Order: sequence, then structure tokens, then C-alpha cells
Amino acid sequence: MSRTLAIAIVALLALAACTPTQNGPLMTDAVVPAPVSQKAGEGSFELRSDTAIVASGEAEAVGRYLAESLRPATGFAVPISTSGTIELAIEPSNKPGGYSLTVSPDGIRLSAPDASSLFSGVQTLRQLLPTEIEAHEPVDRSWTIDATTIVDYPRFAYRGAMLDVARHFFGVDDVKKYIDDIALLKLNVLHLHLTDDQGWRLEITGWPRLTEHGGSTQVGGGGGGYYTHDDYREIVEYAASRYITIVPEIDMPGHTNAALASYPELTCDGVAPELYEGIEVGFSSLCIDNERTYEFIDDVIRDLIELTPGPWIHIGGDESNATTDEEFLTFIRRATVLVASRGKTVIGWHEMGKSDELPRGTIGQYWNLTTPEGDTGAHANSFVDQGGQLIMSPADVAYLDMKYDASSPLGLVWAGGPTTVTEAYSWDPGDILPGIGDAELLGVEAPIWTETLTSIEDVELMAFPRIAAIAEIAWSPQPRDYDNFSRRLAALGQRLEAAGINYFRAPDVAWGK
Ligand code: TNX
Repeated sequence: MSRTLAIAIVALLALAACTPTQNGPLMTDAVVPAPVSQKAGEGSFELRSDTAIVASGEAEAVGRYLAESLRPATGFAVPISTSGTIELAIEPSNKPGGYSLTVSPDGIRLSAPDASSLFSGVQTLRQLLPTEIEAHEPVDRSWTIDATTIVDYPRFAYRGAMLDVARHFFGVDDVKKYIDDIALLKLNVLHLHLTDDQGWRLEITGWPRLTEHGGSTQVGGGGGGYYTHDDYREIVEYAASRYITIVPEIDMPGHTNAALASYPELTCDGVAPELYEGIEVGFSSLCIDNERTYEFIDDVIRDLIELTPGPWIHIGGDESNATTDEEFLTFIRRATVLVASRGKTVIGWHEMGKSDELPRGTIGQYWNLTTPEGDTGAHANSFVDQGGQLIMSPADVAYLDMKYDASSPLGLVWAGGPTTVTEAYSWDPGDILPGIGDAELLGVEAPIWTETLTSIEDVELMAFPRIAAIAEIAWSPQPRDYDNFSRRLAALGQRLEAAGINYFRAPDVAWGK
């Protein structure tokens, strides 16, 4: 054998050794958001027709969810049993929200201190499997996972998405789909923007015209809709089954044209305005000096709290351009008390920080740009001074309704122009405002406003893949690296395709084939 041939054979053997098997591309470095630490092991685990899951007590519901996610594509029974090779266990850990996952040829062990952290670990496990695992129909292939050990925990406790169901209405099934979409990325909060000038979307006891009239239209006219209490409970329960907390928002005192159009007694002149189908902001307000306003919001907040098992109630407070500062402060003082006195924590858009009479612990949601102008920073510090924290949603990087580029048919551009995937990824929540670092941050949220979005497919197209960038910012530690993220998005793209989740094939992502 010639020396050249020998070298060629050795090289070929070496290549064969590291070429992926029928398992397709190696999935161990494909997880989004990136885990804190991951080590490759020896060999691989194969999911087979007789694979069973061991999960009892608090772990059982998560085990059932895992089984349900594995059944359609594999066609396997995946029972929950007292013995089996996939074990889910509740075990104490000193990292809140974290989990440990070990995959070896003999089995898989996932442990976490509670069910919601275990659920995060299950999302990682899903992403270690071939992307076809997301298919809704059986796929004829092998289901192997390369051996690995992952120890992981989140950077922030609050990892949110927001859906505006006011500008265009999205029914219960659409919201459930979005809940499933965001669960994959370990987001654990869905903030629903339930009311705005163009529509009131939640039934309120004793105020039927809010939904009958105020919920009857949307941007551009045509349709609209609203949630009955039962609809809303169904959403809250479905979210809870994915360990996602619903944060309801009733935006006030501005953004209230739909309420004013429904009840003239809420206006200052007693004349109901027309329903509004445009996309301007900042022109409406509840009447600040009218006691009926406070009876109204008392009823609204009472229903809202009744429907909300989670700790937070969002009462808006943004773009109140139709009130004076004094009126705004009076309103915020009275409205926040109605929430806090009933044991819930208030969240408000950052303008609410103008008030120095907030209930202790009120959370501010920052929506200005990453390069803030004027005195916005001072408002942020006001929440911290009053015992609260901030949620970061800078509009130029975290608003999923911004166009990807000038040619995007959907979306807006007001927040510093279009937002590329690179831009959505390349910022840090602790670097935006002076005095606001990780300790002052409750978390990060990616809002999607729906002035231009009429279907859940539109919403998904604008959200994915940028929402993965926000999820990684909320979960993964620094340093983060865009090139590495972009490569992992390639696997995520295949996963989204298999799952039937619409996404934008952004030019700044290394999608591969
Ligand atoms: C600003 S951000 C708004 C919304 C719009 C959005 C469109 C904020 C608190 N208010 O009313 O829908 O821009 O991007």
C-alpha cells in the first residue's frame, strides 16, 4: 500500500468516525436558548417502541406532557410507568428555575426542584432529538440523542412574550398555539394586551356593552371579538399546563376609546365617541375627575383579579397624551391602589414611574429605545426607588412588530427603523439604563403589537426567529455570540417547519439547506 493511500484511508476512517450517523446533524449544540453548560458524553440513547417514562408526584404532569410530545412523530406508546429509561425527578437545587439533564446510552435522567423547572428541561430534551420529532404524523426514522450532560438555569425569572389581541382579535385557539410556540423557548409569561382604542376583548360583569359594542371591531374594521370569562379561563389553564403565567393588561387611562364608545358616562362630556379602526395612539382617556371612572375600573380590576391566578396585573399607563401630568398622577395613584390592595403586584409601562406614590414593589416595563432620550431613565429608577423592578422591552430590539427590513410587507418602523435578527440579539438588558443591572431587573419581554397583523401566521412570521433572540437574552448567561446563535437557529428553523410554526427566513441567519 502506498503511503498516500494509507494516509487517505486513515483520513477517511477519521472522517467516518465524526460523520453524523443516520441521526442527521448532531443536535447536542442545537439548543435555543443556549444552556449554561453542556458536555458531550460517549455513545447515544435511542428512543424505541418500548421506551417508558418514569415520573411520579409533582413530576407526573410534566412526564405526561413529554409523552404527548414524543408520541405523534415516533408513533410509540411512550407510557408513564414505574420502570423505564427516561426518568423525571423532583430534586432540590440551589439554582431557581434550573434543571440537570443526563443522556447516556442506558437512559435519560432529568431532575429539577419543581415542575416548571422540569418543564424547561423537557424543552431542552425535545431540542436534542432530531427536528422531525415535532412532526404531527409518524416519521419513519430512528430517534437517537447523543450522550450529554447539561446543567442549566435561567438568568431572569420573568421571560415574557406579549400578544396584542386588541388591535386585531385572536381567538382562544390562536392564543393556545402561541402559548405552545413560546413554551419551546422556555418563555414563562404571556402578557395579553386585552384592551385598546380599537377593541375591548374581555367580558366584564355588569358592563356588557364593553364587549358587545367595544369588542365588535378592530383595526381596518370587520369582525373583532372578545373572550367570555370561560374562554379566558381556558387560556389561563392551558398556559398553566405549559407552566406559563398569563399577565392580563387593561390599558388605562389612555388607549380607552373602545370603552368610551361603549359607555358615554365614562367620558367627561357625556358623549360617546365612534368606534375607532385606525392606528393612531394617544388621543383617548378615561375621565379623571369623574367618580364613575373609579367605579368602572374597580369592577374591571375585580373581574381581572378573579380570573388571574398569577401574581401580576398590568394596568398600562402608556402614551397618556390626552391627560395633563397632574391628571395622570391622580389616576395612577387611585388605579394602582385597587390592584395592590387586593394582593396583586402592579405592572405598568415605564411612564408610570412618573409617580412617586406607587404601591411598593410595582414593576415598570421599559419600552423606550436602547439609546434612551430625555428623562426616561429617571422613570425607570423611580420603580426601583419604590421597591420594584423593571422588565426590559426596548422597542428597537424587542418589539416583534417592527419590520425585519424595509421590504417586509408586515410590521411598523417607528422604533428606529426595521429590526434585524442580529439587532434583536445584540443587546443586553443590564446595559440600557444607568443604575439598572441584573438585580434591578425582573426580566425581559418581547411584545408583538398587531396593527398590521391579522392572523396567527402573521404573528408567527414576525415573532420567529427574533423571539428566540429575546428568549436567549432572558435565559442564557453572558457572553453570548451571534454567530453561534445563528448556527443554532438553523436547527430551530427545521424544528419550526416540522411543528408547523411560521417563521421568516431572515438573511442574517445561517439557515443551511
Ligand atoms: C407603541 S409601546 C405602543 C403601542 C403600539 C406600538 C406599536 C407602547 C406601550 N405603546 O400602543 O401598538 O407602539 O409598535
